[in-house]
Amino acid sequence: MSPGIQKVEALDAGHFVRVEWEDGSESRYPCVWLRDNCQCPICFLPSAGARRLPFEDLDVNIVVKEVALADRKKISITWPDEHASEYEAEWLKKRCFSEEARAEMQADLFLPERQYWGSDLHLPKIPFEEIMCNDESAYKWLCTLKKVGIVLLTGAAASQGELIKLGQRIGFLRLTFYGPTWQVQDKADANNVAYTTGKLCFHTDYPVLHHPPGVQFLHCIKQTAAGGESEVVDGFHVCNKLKKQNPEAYQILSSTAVDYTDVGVDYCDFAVHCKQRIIDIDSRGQAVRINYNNATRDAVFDIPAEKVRPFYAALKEFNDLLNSAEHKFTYKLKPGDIVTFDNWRVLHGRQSYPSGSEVTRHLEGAYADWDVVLSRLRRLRKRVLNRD
Ligand code: OGA
Ligand code: NM2
Ligand code: ZN
Ligand code: ZN
Repeated sequence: MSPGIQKVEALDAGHFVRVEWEDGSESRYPCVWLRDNCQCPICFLPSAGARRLPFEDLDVNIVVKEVALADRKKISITWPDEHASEYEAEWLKKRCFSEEARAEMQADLFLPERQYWGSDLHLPKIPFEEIMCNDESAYKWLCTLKKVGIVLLTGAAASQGELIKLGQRIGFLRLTFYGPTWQVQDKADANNVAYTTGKLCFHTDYPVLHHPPGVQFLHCIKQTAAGGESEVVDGFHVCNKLKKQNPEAYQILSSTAVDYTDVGVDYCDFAVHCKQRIIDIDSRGQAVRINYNNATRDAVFDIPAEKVRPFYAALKEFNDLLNSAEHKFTYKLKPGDIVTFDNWRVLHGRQSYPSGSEVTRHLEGAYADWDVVLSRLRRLRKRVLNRD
């Protein structure tokens, strides 16, 4: 239940409205923000949940003419031009500008909670069938995917097409130049190092795209007897370690733009180029996305020659930390397994396996965007917890 309002008044010559709640706490709302967010049908289109009011029509110095408590669940404001607005208590409470209220709302929207892991990872596992037909299981899957960064779905069919179904479960998959889904197997004249039997050292997929896929799915259809083990490492955890151990290396990797290149033919012909920092950070210096694939890192390198060796030294430190026994987790996919992971956070690799005339190992892969995955998570949360 939302709290009731005890008292409402204008402050600061009408530039603020102060709301006193029934529990004695208070919230202060800037009037320009209140006018901007008038909920009346002229200013707001409820069917779209969107603002109709043009910014041109907003007086950024506006003050209230009158403010009153309509009842304990609603306040009403009259503006100098006689336009009238009403705001519900619950709506206001959610949008309180206090630091704690904003932190709570942001956590609710973006689920920033992280559980870091190393070689001690207990790989979360959920049956594929459960997440496909049960909303609670699907919600649990996506929450864990966000928090831990990796979840293994078990018991899918050992044939192509399961990822298309998984895509339909969340909404839709991300199409790239390698196709709507793609087949990881040894190929003649491979257009990507993944399509060989060679070792894949720790990487994130597709840093050559300006918006790399946020989530990756790898479905094991066939597994080789010898080799082909999977490796994963928590990139954000390793970034925290690097920042402590060698702040200068962290600074270099989080500020140097690295050129990536991918040229070839697959779904269609392509020539993709991009600049990425290997460690993308937010305003507080926290890692938010790793962009690292040594295979597609370009020989073109747009930095002054004297900065090149310090860059390599920094990358060496990061790469060594990724590969340390303390940080990496090794497992082997079985036919019917689908590993789902945060491609912005978790770096993955695979051990080499013997080549031959027969295809001994086959994974089907696909990508999804975090926007789509988090959207599905929020819809499932609303349904499962019956809230929002
Ligand atoms: C890839 C990849 C892992 C594997 O295709 O990008 O990382 O186990 N594959 O083959
Ligand atoms: N594949 C697996 O960055 C990359 O090239 C990752 C992409 C070929 C779709 C590999
Ligand atoms: Zn209005
Ligand atoms: Zn990969």
